[in-house]
Formats: sequence, structure tokens, C-alpha cells
Amino acid sequence: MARIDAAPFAYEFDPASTALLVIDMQRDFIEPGGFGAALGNDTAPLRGIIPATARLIGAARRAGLPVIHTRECHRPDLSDCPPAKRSRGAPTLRIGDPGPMGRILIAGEPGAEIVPELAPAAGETVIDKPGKGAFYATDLSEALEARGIRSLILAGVTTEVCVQTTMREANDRGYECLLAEDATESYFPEFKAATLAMIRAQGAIVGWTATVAQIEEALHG
Ligand code: C5J
Repeated sequence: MARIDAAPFAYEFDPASTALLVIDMQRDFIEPGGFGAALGNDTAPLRGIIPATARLIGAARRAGLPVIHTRECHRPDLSDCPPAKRSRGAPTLRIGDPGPMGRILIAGEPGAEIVPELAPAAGETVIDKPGKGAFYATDLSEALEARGIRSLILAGVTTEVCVQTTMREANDRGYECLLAEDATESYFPEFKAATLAMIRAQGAIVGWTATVAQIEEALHG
């Protein structure tokens, strides 16, 4: 077993049954001109976690952990996008509309791709998801079960939306979840801080948090 002096208390995990889940590190959230920017957000803070996330992915790969990437995106015909999701947000640039990086949040468009610095390696699983949570309407459960995964290390954006939703879904399914504090980011610093606090509260009610350096140390000494 490996051990991290995480918050709110030690996180113990077997690397042989642990996967790294990297949530939605897509151009549409991280670069100007995409979905996140269309909603009025400054994307610079999200770009800031790319180096730490790259280190985390590298550490997981070297330790032999499966690395699973997700992308929030919809079919070109929008048949998997509830009208309520499309109608909210930016009135001028909605999901499916043409933007500087192609149609907003549509599978196959440049904006829906993972940023090049964090590109999936050959053979790594990429889950396209229409919801905020990565378990909803996807094959993620089957992908984890096929690999015998029991523990998840999570990273990605945004902390309080897709990352937190996925972590709660995973926690409800019995996975032991740890969120990498400096490999996750929000457009709203106060929302990130609140999310980290509520995950750890009440005796790790959703899970644990630790830094990338702590995770690297646990995996590689
Ligand atoms: C959002 C996400 N924020 N990946 N998506 O709409 O967190």
C-alpha cells in the first residue's frame, strides 16, 4: 500500500488498483475563444495548472497507473445536449455555435480537444461525456471495473463543476477519491477553496486532497 499525508487524514491506496482521472483539460475551457471564455471567464488561471497536471500525469504513467481523460462535449446534432443546458449561459455563443476554435463543445471540433501539453498517450482511455459528471451516460464505470480500479486520483477543471460532480459520483459508487489540489482549478478562487473544504469536511465525506508533490512522493519516493 502507498500512503499520502493528505487532508483531512492519511490516504492509503494500492497503486495496482488506482487510476488517474483527468477531467476536461480541453481547449474550450482553458484557451481564450472557447466555452469558458464565452461565459465571461478569464481562462488564465486554468492554463496555470497545466505544468502541475503534466507532472501528475507523468508520475502516474511512470508508476503504471491507468490515465483516463474526459472531455465534456456533445454530438454534432446536439441530440445529447438538453435544451436547458444549451439555453443557459452566454446568449451570444451557445453550445454548438461556431466559435474561433470550431463549434463550441462539439466532439471532433478543435475546441473540444485536450490541450496539447496534456494530450492522451497512445492506448489511454478518453471518455466523452455530455454531462458534468463523468459517470453519467458514459462507459466510465465499465472502464474502471475492467481494470479492477478501487481508488481514484482526480485532477482537471473546473473544480466545483465537473471535477466535484465526478468525485461525488465516484464516491457514491464506492471509490476512494483523492483530488490533486494544484492540478485542479476554477474560474472562481472562492469556489475552488470551498470545494476543497467541503470534500474534506466531516471526515472526508467526499474524499481527500493532497498536492502533486505529495502524490509524486507516494508513487516514486
Ligand atoms: C463546466 C466543467 N464548468 N468541465 N464544465 O461547465 O467543469
